[in-house]
Amino acid sequence: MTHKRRHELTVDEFVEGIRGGNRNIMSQAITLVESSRPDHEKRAHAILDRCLDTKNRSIRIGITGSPGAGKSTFIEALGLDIVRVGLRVAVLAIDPSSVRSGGSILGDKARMEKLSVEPSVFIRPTASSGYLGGTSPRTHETILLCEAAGYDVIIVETVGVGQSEIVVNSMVDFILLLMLPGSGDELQGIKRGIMEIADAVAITKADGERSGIAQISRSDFEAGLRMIPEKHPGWQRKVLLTSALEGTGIGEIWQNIVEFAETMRKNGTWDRQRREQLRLLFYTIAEDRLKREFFSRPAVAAIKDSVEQQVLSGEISPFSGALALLDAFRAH
Ligand SMILES: Nc1nc2c(ncn2[C@@H]2O[C@H](COP(=O)(O)OP(=O)(O)OP(=O)(O)O)[C@@H](O)[C@H]2O)c(=O)[nH]1
Ligand SMILES: [Mg+2]
Repeated sequence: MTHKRRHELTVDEFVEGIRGGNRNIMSQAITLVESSRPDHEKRAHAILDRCLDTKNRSIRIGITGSPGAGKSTFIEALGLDIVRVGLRVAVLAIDPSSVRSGGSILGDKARMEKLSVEPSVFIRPTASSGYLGGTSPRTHETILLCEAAGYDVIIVETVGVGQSEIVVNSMVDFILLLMLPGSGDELQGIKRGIMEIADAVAITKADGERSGIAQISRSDFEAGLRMIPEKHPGWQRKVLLTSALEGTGIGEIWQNIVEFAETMRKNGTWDRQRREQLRLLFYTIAEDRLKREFFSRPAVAAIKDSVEQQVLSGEISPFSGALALLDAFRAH
């Protein structure tokens, strides 16, 4: 049997396919974006450069919350509601197995069963390699591809573990924090950082015997939010109750997001935030690359460990050690 090589798509074919809503080509383009092979990166950027559209009207929603808070279940319910009003939805989902083991994909896709069969929905597990919570700067590039493909709403799921929500904050318009009922006690601690970047909080699983405690959590969070400076002037953050299981509160949350989009577009915050995010991504990538190049330069790699030893033994100061590395970098 002869080995048949798959025809490699040209950049033109990629761009055409993406703009035409071809999911298969979309998936291939995202794989290129996620790849760290230099030839893949080059092609990915040739494609991306032709897919940019700063005038698009998409809404990017970040959904964050602790593991098991009900993010995926909620996204499925919200996604189905959005599809029903005639909009196309892309979901960049955390794949639970890939977060845990760096392994297989499609776990969450299997979970969002009803949503994934909708023709106007695109679900893709995010490549979390090396990033806590499942969101990396590459997710931003994937968002841009989804927009070129004409998706109206892009939902990014991320686990709130302290860092990922900062990353997601740099690429979405609206952040919804999902909290389990009864977790209000933690308000004083780690949740504050996450609360600061939330545009709304939803108490999940507000059904059955949890309904009462969900009401209490709501008051706790409302009080908590009042103590935190507002994120966007002119936007009052709400705490809403939802049960994805019973389908309650989802329409209300979508309305809140739509209202946010209208308000922020009108007062200019929307565009300003998106420009700021592009600026951040630009510098983040430049710094990442420089760092990688610095430490992989043979002259630096060759002396790094011994310079570190000298620093640790007090022979030279950390300052001199760092400058020694810089000298080596510059000399070669
Ligand atoms: N009672 C009730 N259970 C829910 C609801 N939403 C989700 N669950 C359950 O909570 C569990 C976790 O739900 P997921 O949607 O997978 O949570 P997640 O936040 O995406 O979890 P990770 O992605 O693993 O961090 C599942 O067993 C769901 O069936 C809800 O509205 N009510
Ligand atoms: Mg999930």
